[in-house]
Amino acid sequence: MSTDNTTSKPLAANEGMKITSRHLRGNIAADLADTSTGNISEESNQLSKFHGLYMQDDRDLRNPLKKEGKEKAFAFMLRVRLPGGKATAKQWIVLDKLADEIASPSLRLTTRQTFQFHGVLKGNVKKLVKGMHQALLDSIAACGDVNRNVMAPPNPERDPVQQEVYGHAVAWSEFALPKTRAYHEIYLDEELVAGGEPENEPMYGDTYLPRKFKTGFAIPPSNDVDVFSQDLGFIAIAQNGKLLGYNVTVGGGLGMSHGNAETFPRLADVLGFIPADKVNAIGEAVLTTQRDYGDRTNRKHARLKYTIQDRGIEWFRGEVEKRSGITFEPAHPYEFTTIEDPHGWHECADGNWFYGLHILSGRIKDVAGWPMKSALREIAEIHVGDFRLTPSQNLTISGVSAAKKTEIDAILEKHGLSNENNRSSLRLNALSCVALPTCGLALAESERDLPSILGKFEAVLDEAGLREDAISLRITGCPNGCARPYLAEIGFVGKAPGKYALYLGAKYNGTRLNRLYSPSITIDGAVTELTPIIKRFAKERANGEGFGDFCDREILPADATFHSVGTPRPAA
Ligand code: SRM
Ligand code: SF4
Repeated sequence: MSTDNTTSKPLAANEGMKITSRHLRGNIAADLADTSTGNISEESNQLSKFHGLYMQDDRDLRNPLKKEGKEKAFAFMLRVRLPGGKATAKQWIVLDKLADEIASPSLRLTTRQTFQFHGVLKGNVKKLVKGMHQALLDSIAACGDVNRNVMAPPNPERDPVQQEVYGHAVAWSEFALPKTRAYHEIYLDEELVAGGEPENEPMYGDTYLPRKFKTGFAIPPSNDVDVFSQDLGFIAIAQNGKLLGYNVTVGGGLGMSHGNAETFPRLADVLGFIPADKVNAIGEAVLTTQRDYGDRTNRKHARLKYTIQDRGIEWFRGEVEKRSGITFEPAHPYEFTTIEDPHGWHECADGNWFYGLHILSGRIKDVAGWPMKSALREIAEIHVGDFRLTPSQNLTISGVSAAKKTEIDAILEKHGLSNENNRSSLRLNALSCVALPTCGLALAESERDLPSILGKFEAVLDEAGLREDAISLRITGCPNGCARPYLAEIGFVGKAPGKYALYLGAKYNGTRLNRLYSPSITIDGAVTELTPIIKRFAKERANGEGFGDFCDREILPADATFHSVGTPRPAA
């Protein structure tokens, strides 16, 4: 058994898989070709993640199929790599068609600004990847122990600074891609590298990173990407319309396990300021430091946040400066005021427009009375600009001329979708993860129950006169944190069917985590519990005070320490 050099502890099983995988090839091709089962081996499943593919099964069908003595309903989820969430109208049409023809027909916009396909049968995987490839899209590194889809504010055409930041996000995404040709060989039938020059992963090395790694770019005053939840963050600092550089953040991450105090959500630390042309150099130094010092013996302790928590931010800064040859300047002042997506029509510096469209949980499908998928396909057919996916699972239709604006309005109107943005502020800001039936880790419902949960809270907010007040509510089916629930003013985290841990008191702008209010509560129990608190908030809040701040001040125990940006995390 291999062990970690410094601790002599055995390495996690995934480390062995990575090293023997011949740069992420393993047995995936043979497993995909095996028609005797819809499944693939556990090792191929772990390796496929690096290519953006997860083996799942429909959990609603588990029991009936078991009773019939049949195999589980296996199917892949595929996640597209889409830095900054940008897809052209032509790409939209291709993705829409692929979803109809060879996946579950819905498209899912994720909390990291990309698309997910669900329900892709094994025999259709190569067809899907090839179809995407023809539209210049891929799913490389969308999952796995590598730098994942890079997040950036979704409206770069708004002004030159946004444009430049988007460019840096794309450049860092490309720079940090694994170099292996495994994806092209397995799914696109590219000629095998074997026998030629041995491949090299100059930045990652043969075992890639100890765990997933996430990067986000934010432009104050908006913290739409929740920059403090990212392993690596870049906060743009601009003056008089010019980008000066970035404050760099490191060590954010949200995943935890119920009842395991060794795991916890953590907000990133600010390392300091760098000029704008140093993004890739600093990114590489951060990534390789984590590559070399991250814990490869325990995957629950392998994220960058634990490396920094254990070794200290001063040590980390020193290591990054040494590796990059760049000295951080003191961080520049910045202020985040919001996390909200801009909804409706907005005019840009270039005279074009963009339209922010609310899509609950990012689920794009056609249902009776709500043909969102068809409407967006029609828009894509006449649209000459882009689509941008937002960090809050919403959509932006961007680069729209005045003439096309009228056409788009007409399409939405025709399908009865012109009022999608006229919802309560609670609904417009709510996030939920996918959870059941596709997520193998879900302990409770999330996306499927969100509409009814929102309905219950909207009734309370209406009664308290708070319909227009932006309160963030996020729900996940387990403590992994995929909808970033620990940064919500009201956070529900699935524990068991119908039961959630309830967290309150995060700061609305994403700079303070919430705290546990109830370890296990039903949704109806939470509505009952929160109704008097919401009513008190309506009457007693200080001028401009958010619900999270009110709960933090009035409701949560005064002696409990909390973690916000700039304060050290208390010991577990
Ligand atoms: Fe996530 C695992 C869905 C954003 C933390 N996440 C999963 C898997 C793949 C389940 C699995 O491993 O079998 C989920 C697939 C569900 C499905 O059926 O589609 C899943 N995560 C999602 C998405 C689709 C949620 C959504 O509804 O939008 C998001 C896809 C993002 C993307 O496009 O790349 C998604 N996941 C996040 C985020 C939020 C973020 O990155 O901004 C987090 C918290 C931030 C963080 O990473 O700390 C997150 N997902 C996790 C974790 C816990 C990681 C940890 O450090 O503990 C897991 C489980 C794991 O890695 O072991 C996980
Ligand atoms: Fe699945 Fe848990 Fe992520 Fe929800 S938070 S998608 S239940 S892993």
